[in-house]
Amino acid sequence: MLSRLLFPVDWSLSLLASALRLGAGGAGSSVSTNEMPLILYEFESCPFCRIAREQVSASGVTVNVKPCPKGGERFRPEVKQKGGKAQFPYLVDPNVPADGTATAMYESADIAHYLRQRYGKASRPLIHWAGPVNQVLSQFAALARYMNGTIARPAAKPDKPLWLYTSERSPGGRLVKEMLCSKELEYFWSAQAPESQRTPLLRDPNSDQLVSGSFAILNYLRQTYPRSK
Ligand SMILES: N[C@@H](CCC(=O)N[C@@H](CS)C(=O)NCC(=O)O)C(=O)O
Repeated sequence: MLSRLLFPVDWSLSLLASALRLGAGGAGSSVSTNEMPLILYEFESCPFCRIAREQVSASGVTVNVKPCPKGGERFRPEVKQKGGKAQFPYLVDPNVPADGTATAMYESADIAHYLRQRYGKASRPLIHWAGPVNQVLSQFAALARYMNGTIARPAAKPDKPLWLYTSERSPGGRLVKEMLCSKELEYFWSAQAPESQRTPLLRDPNSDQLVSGSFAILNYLRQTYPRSK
């Protein structure tokens, strides 16, 4: 009941976050990432991760998101092991280019640049031209969301990653990503839904459920993946 009353407030604050980003992270038309999806280690409130996610969304690239909120034990150790330090965002592209070296990188600006160069077609979100102002506004967007998606609140772990279809700029999609992040639930993320279905859309291959609309998805996640600690 309380969550139903608070939802419009929450959604409006998420709209404010999108406005602070000048609508960056709209859904670009899908591009092929060869055989394997890219892997993005990030957490929702991190201003640098937001910049990377905006470019992912605008580029139309599907990524496997491995949420790494503070205190998280599920994916944080992987980043340290692969890259040598716990810094976010961290992108891994398992599609090995012609020179034979797999690509992995820290630094939001490098990730955004790499996505534009390697996967083409993508436009650079307007706010990304604004240098330090870009980062400050990204931090303000996190504050508008009272830093949701910062701290791990581990949940029951599904066998298979979920699928989420939503753009980075979607206010409702942001609420869902915040919850997936704090629950450390891994998911494949695409800005474009199949067959132009309504977004945000969650597909859970573990229960064979398709849930659409942010309010319904949040309830589904609360019930299906309750807190484990
Ligand atoms: N210059 C880096 C800064 C990245 C950064 O400072 N990320 C913070 C989170 S906002 C971080 O990884 N902090 C360590 C931690 O969360 O454990 C970039 O643009 O990606």
